[in-house]
Amino acid sequence: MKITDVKIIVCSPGRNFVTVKIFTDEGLTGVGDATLNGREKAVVAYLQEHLAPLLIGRDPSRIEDIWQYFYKGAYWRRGPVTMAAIAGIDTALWDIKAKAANMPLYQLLGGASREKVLCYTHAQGTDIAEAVEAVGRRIEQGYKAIRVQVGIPGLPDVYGTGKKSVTNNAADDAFPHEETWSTSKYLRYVPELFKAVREAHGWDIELLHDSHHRLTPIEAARLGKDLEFARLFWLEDTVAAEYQEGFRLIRKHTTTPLAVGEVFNTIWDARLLMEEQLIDYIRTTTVHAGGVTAQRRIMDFASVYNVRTACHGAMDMSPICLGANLHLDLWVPNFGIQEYSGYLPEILDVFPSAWSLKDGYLHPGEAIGHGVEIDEKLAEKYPYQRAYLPVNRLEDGTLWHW
Ligand code: KDG
Ligand code: MG
Repeated sequence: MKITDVKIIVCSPGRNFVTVKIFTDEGLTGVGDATLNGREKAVVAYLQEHLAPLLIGRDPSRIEDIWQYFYKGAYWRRGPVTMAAIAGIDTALWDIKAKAANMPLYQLLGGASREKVLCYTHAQGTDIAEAVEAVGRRIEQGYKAIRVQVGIPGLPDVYGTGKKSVTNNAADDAFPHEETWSTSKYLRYVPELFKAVREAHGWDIELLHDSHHRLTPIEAARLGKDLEFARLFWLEDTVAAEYQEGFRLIRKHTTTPLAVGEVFNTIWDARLLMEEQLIDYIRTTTVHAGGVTAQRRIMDFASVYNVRTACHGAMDMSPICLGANLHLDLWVPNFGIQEYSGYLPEILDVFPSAWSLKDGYLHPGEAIGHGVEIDEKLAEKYPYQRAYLPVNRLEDGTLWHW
């Protein structure tokens, strides 16, 4: 089999997505997600100018060699743009390989280790009462694990709680929305949130929380300690991803389980954290960590250190990324949980998917390949919109981690 064409499809059915579609001389095609929220066009240029032309005529079954060719062959390694571009190609190639084998992808990976994939979804409120109510609605929908975020009194909008989490604005002069942050206000309020959620909804539901990189190690240690009473499933992204040694300090002070890694893009980003067992869950995901090939390697490495998997699965990764993750999730022995924040109906129309959700569990489905396609005609109706994630400033104006 030979690769005959590579298409890079950009569409915005409510959010921007970058999709790689690979065509072969035997009529099989494969698709992969290459979306990098807020920097989509950088990945498109990398793919179009540098990678796609080098794929024509290659044997699509040589996935490992193609991965190494783009990773080592560029000399310039790692980074979110490079790795999202490689991921788009790699995921499309695994899709083709599984279709050629006439199998769902999880069968090629080693077969199912479980019947279904536990997921967690999001609940949030501008205040505690609203957040408690939102958790109740999610429990009624059948979810078994819920990430809870709340607005903080005195701060106008906070990560994960308002409507402005993305500036989706086509105007050329659109700037990212700016939020205001105070760590001391946040640290005082969050334990109150989890006290109220436990009081209202009891102990049978798994609860998670995301600090979104905003704390210092000693602040994270304090929060972990203050939340021990609530028995969280995890506390996520406490400190900025660069501060890996900081996890040593956090770990010494708290038994609250720790998760990190949604912004990591290679196995080397996670090495120290895993080898020293400083975390409990690794959050890398196929699209940002270099595709199925690289994500599988990270998952295997994690298993050596009792670290469990927890693929990032917010809405800014396309249903193709979720589909690919779910095949890995069904196979991986050290599975932890899969994030699922749901999709707008327009997104699901553009990306017809074999995966399904029932009673808080996901399943990749039995379609051959990874089971997600793109409706190219429909995608054309949703052109790219320049859009950014917000930025974050302290109350005195200092730019802070988002
Ligand atoms: O693009 C950034 C989002 O995917 C991220 O902010 C979502 O933190 C997130 C999560 O845990 O899903
Ligand atoms: Mg997160």
